[in-house]
Amino acid sequence: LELTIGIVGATGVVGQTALDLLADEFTDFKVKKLKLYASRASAGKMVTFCNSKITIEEPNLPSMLECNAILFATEASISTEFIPKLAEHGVLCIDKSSAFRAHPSVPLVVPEVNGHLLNPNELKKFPVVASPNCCTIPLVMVLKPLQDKFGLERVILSTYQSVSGAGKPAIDVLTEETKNFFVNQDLTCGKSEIFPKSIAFNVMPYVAGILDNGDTDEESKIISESRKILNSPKLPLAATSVRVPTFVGHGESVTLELSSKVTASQIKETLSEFPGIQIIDEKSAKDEDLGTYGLFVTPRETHGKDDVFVSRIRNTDVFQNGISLWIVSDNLRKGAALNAIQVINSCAANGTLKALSSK
Ligand code: 2RA
Repeated sequence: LELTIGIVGATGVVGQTALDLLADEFTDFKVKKLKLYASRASAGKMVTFCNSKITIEEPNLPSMLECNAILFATEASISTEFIPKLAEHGVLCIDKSSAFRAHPSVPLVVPEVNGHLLNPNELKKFPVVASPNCCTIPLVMVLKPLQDKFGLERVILSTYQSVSGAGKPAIDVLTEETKNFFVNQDLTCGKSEIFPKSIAFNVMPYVAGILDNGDTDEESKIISESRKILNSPKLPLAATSVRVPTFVGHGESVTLELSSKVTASQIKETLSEFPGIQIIDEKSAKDEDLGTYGLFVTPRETHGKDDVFVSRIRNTDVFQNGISLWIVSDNLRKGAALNAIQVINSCAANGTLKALSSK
């Protein structure tokens, strides 16, 4: 299948990651034409993709209507403005923003977890698929196989989120503050437009805005999206989102209660059989054994990797059937761009895009 693919937010870190992935040609579809959209500031710039030059445009309906599928990797307001009109004309829209994640007619999809929701007959009516938050995706990749096999009672987690989750400006802030420390020995806790306090050599128990109930917007997304994807609207789930001074890779420290007693090795076995998960979990390793990852996986090691990695799997007596573990993955790939492109790929493979193009 040859497709015209659009990327809105093409100059952002997720948009750039999507370009890299499409250039790898790992998909079951061929990119016949690529159309790139970004803010006015970037419009007119040229990008080279697979040896052809592409001029970046501002989002505009006439051009976007030429696409078979569009990945929205930008703020919710742009998705809200353009997606309804594009969907009406049969353009498949994969939205990374939160704009449609709670929408009752829009599937919130992680292909390995609930890819069955990508139903051609349903999507023909309203071809919009929401891609979850970059912490929700790795979390449900781990929770789903455990829920299916052992039953899931409750979840408590803390995230360790790299600054790239807040985009290129946040990467620049961490770079500048770190440089400022080493060049000028200055670590004033300066406030930037991106972070309320200095992030270099610091952590912030706080990602996105604070809501009336004391949760942050990020924590609320993780809770509501996980419940929707796992079909568990009442699942007790407590989340604390923490921003850490790393560039790429989101980590999550998770403690959960299962419905039945399970050993750590049963957990390892179940997770290792789930597509897209890699278990790296040694109790000890001599230097030469460390190999690629050894012992456990750190955020930096996930950069550019597609898998969700799980380490530190162990029983805990904090709950009757308690398990604790560490989840870490590249927040720009499986946490965002890869998941969205996998959705397009599934829609190419299951006939959705063919059905839409004949509309
Ligand atoms: C973050 N998950 O990490 C949010 C949005 N990508 O900033």
